[in-house]
Amino acid sequence: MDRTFVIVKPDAVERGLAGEILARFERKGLKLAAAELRPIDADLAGRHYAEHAERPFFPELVEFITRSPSLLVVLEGPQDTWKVVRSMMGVTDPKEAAPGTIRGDFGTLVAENLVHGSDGPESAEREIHLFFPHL
Ligand code: 3AN
Repeated sequence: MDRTFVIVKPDAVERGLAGEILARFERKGLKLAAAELRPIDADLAGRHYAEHAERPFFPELVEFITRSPSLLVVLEGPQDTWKVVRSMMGVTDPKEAAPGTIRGDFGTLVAENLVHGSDGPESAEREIHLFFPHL
């Protein structure tokens, strides 16, 4: 078994899409290993998005991800589960994301792109421990 980390971001929770998004992952065959609805504070957001600290959109990104609760999720599945999740999410900009993907079906704005998914096995383990230190 392999596991990865997903954030159902504030925009998705505010719009009532959290259940739909979780259901897609479950229908695909991935299993919920942890899930918690919780606000992300600025300190945790800064550590999670450390690689983007110098980007012009960083302040906007932190403001967005901290503005209301996110659904933090650990999903289990086969080897390279992170890839399964990333392909179901679609590319970063929802305007470019293919229909049938989460971003392609539900979004239009890159700054409000509904979901985060770890981009590799190392970031999956790092992010799981950052958000769920006991796991
Ligand atoms: P992904 O989430 O697809 O891995 P990254 O890692 O390039 O994409 O970007 C991380 C997050 O930063 C995105 N999910 C998005 O919320 C935000 N972001 C990326 N590019 C922009 C941008 N041009 N303007 C505003 N926010 C952005």
